[in-house]
Amino acid sequence: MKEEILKIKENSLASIKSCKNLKELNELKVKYLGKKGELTIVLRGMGKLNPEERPIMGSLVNQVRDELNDLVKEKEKELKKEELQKRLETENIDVTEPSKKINLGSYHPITQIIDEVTEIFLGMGYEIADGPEVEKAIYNFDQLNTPPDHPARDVQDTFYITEDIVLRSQTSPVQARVMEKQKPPIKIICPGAVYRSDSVDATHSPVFHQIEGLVVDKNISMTDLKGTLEMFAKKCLGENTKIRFRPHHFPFTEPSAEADVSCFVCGGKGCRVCKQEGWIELLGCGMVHPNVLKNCGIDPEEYTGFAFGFGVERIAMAKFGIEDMRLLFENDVRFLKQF
Ligand code: 2NL
Repeated sequence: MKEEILKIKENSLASIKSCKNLKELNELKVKYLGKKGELTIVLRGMGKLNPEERPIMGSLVNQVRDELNDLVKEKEKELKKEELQKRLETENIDVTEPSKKINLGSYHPITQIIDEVTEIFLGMGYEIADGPEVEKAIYNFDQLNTPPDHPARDVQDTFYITEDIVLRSQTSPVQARVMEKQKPPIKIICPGAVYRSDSVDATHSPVFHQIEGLVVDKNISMTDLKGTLEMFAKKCLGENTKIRFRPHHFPFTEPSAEADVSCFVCGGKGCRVCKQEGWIELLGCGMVHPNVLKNCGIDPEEYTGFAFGFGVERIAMAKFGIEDMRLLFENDVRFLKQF
């Protein structure tokens, strides 16, 4: 029996020492020390021994079992440490590795211009207002001093839903609605889509975008209009930009003007973008017509105001050097991703 125990001791110590991982170690633990393990079976056979031998063999088995237990514990610690080390080495993250390329989209050029202009006016204390694109003719025309016989109201020019409902042909009806609801001071800009019955070509589209601005308060004069638009032009097109005003006519402003800016491509010398003029037409503007104020419930004796409006597509085309407006609506990603 003694030989048997020593053999088990020799085999088990050797295999535990050379064992490679925790799973194997667990199996060996069961094989030698478990309920049906080799040492347990030897212990069960003690009954056959004579009484003098029994304590001697018993203490030998216990001694071997203690030794095995100690070794298993030690080996367990060693293997756990080894496995942790292995994981740390294989699962490490290289934070310096360049990331996979992310295919980010970009804002549409029209949206970019609207955002940029909006940001400039927000900085000057304006609020953004919006309203319906399907609009009452009253707001689109009548309140804006544009009577029923005005040529802009012809079915050739405006999309009619019914006799008194149209697709708005400008964003001014938004401003008329604000004036009706809100007492001055009013300082707003209204960006959005507008509709006119035009055939599609390189410079026309039946749907385009406009940004209009409106200021109504006591003592607002033409100097406020000119100063505001000059500041806007410099912020939008560069500090060296010059602005000039030419007399014009709009039904909703009096006096009215169109404003040109010195060409931001050539600086005024003449180039392809300004068609050798040195100037680019930027917007229409004027002092709000007293009839418009009256129609919207504001007393023109107490308040005055200025307003302006421009087409976003025209600015985008000039700024990005786009020669055909259709490109802005076809939305071919290969075109759009250049901006
Ligand atoms: C242009 C010219 C303009 C306005 C828009 C306006 C609005 C109200 C009252 C008075 Cl509520 N005026 N808007 C004024 C002058 C010009 O737009 O060429 N747009 C594309």
